[in-house]
Amino acid sequence: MKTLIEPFKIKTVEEIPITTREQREKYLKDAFYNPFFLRSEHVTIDLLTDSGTTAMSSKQWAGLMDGDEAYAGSRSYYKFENIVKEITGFKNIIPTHQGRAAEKILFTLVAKPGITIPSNSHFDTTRGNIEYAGADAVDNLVDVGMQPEIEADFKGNMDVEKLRKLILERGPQNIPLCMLTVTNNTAGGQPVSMQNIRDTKSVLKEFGIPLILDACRFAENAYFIKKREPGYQNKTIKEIAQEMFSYADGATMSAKKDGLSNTGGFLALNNDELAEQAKVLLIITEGFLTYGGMTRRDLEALAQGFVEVLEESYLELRIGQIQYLGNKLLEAGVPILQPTGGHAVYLDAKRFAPHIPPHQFPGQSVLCELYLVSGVRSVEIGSLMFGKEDAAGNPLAPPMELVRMAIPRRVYTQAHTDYVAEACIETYQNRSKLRGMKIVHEAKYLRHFTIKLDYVGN
Ligand code: P70
Repeated sequence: MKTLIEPFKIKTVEEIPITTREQREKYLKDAFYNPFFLRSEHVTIDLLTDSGTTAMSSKQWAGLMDGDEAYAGSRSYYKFENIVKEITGFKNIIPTHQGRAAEKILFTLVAKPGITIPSNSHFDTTRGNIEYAGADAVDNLVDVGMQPEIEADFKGNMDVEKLRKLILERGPQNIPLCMLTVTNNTAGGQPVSMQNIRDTKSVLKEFGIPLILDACRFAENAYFIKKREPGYQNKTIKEIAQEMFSYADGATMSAKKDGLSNTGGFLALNNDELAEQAKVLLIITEGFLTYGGMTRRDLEALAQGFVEVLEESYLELRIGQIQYLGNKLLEAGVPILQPTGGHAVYLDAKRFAPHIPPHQFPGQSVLCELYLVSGVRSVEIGSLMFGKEDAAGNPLAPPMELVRMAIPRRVYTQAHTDYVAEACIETYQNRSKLRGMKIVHEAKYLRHFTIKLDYVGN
């Protein structure tokens, strides 16, 4: 196989900080062992998130200069709306400053106590918005999606039988809509197949429940469909994306991912009545209909980003880079979630640190050591992010304990990737020394963002 080369060259560079282990020990302690509290000037390779961390192209930067900053009716808005409509086919496009703002508007309208919102897997802010409104957010992931060591093509899929059972149990009248996250972030950036989107839609149709895609990473999902699902090899990414959206009644999108930009999002709805209500909320909370909390130049960057993200050479490098990192780790025996997904490599903390029980946050302990070893910042997706307690106060763990190393788009080179692999391998070699962690302070919702921790025994 030929070396996969970046289908771009670098025009602007940004220095990255190099620190010593001793410094990092202090920084991490000062940050209460929470990567969200680390200053980025103390982070060498930042894999906290692929959200809003994209390197923009020269055409996007040029677009910023060309932005039409009119409050109403901006030319930049119509450019944005055109491309979003072209890809998604949805009737009403409601711009928001990021994904969770779209979720907040949607769930303010449809969620309240007694309501259930199913998904394949909800991501943290989606779950947070649903629960904050008093409704129940229920995941219906296929079983194979919860087994990190098993290789399968579409581990992000909805378990449609679980979904049907849930609808019958809760009653379709209590389910105003169903979400489907593409790719499935919580399950490891794993794709959802076209067949699964169709099957999900067909169950929902029986009960008259609309399907809303959480479409942050729709292009990465489309790429996996092209590579793995029979019948799609000769279709373009755009055609596949269009088909994905054609089965849905709307979408929420954080365009900070597959919009290839640093901010932005939208709520898209075919239902005019719901869209009317959403537009009122948009004006109250975000901004006017033709900017929704973004500067108009952001809309220019997004309009161009949506063109570039559909280019196959870009996606080949993107998915290839993640696979390259995953393969290096597998060769060294480091346990990861397999196969690698669309935007990140996930360390499997259950196998990495089996001596640490879920309620002592094995993933967080692994990510702290990874930072200490290398200055690489990652994020926990496990008991810290999604752990709950039962009525008696016993900890309830999610199915997997993962450490996500999300790769920003077009930002890091192959040498950076090699450095990350070496850091993970060194961390794995130190694994017997890893210690469990305890919570010192936590918030009621989305606690992982602001949590304070320490090691057990300190
Ligand atoms: C991430 C960020 C955001 C997101 C998402 C899905 C499938 C909606 C949203 C909300 C959040 C994050 C997590 C850990 C560290 C930093 C940031 N995901 N749906 O990295 O979108 O952020 O624009 O409000 O993945 O996965 P937004």
